[in-house]
Amino acid sequence: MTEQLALFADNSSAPEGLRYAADFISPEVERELIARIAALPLQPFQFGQYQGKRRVASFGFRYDYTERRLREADFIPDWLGPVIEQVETFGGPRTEIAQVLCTEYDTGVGIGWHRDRPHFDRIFGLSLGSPCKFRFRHPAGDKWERFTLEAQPRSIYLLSGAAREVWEHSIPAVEAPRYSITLRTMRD
Ligand SMILES: O=C(O)CCC(=O)C(=O)O
Repeated sequence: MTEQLALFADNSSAPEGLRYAADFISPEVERELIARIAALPLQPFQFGQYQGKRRVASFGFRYDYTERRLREADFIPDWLGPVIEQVETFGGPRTEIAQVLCTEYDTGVGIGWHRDRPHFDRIFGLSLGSPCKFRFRHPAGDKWERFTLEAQPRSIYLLSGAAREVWEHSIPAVEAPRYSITLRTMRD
């Protein structure tokens, strides 16, 4: 695993609280995780009356956008155990993953600008299958300050501090199928 904070293209504007590490998992583990996700009963992301094009499965908890509250979801499956353990080690002491979201982005699909729901605390993201441009922005006067992380397959990012609370993030349409595993701790 290569921790790459120092290797961001423009490190001066990297959001505070963003960590990134390439080669977090091996190509074999990546293949297994993709096969597991592809075999899940993935559903189009539901945002109230709207449907996103990405397909998802939530474990532990899920945020219900119609009822505007957090609901319990299916138990986190055993096959996610090793990756959760590895992510908790990456996160350091007192990192307890309580929610996992598996997402499939087909070619041409992305995710719009957002910050994650306030019920969650730190956000870890494992990228699988193909690279993406993981974009950040926040208002700075009458402009946006922007930063783009080139998230490579098998890499992990962590959003904490300002990267999670202040900056929004989005992913433009991907050029080849991408999968992600988002792992979240809960706010106290
Ligand atoms: O796919 C990713 O890495 C990001 C997912 C995300 O931002 C979300 O589901 O809120």
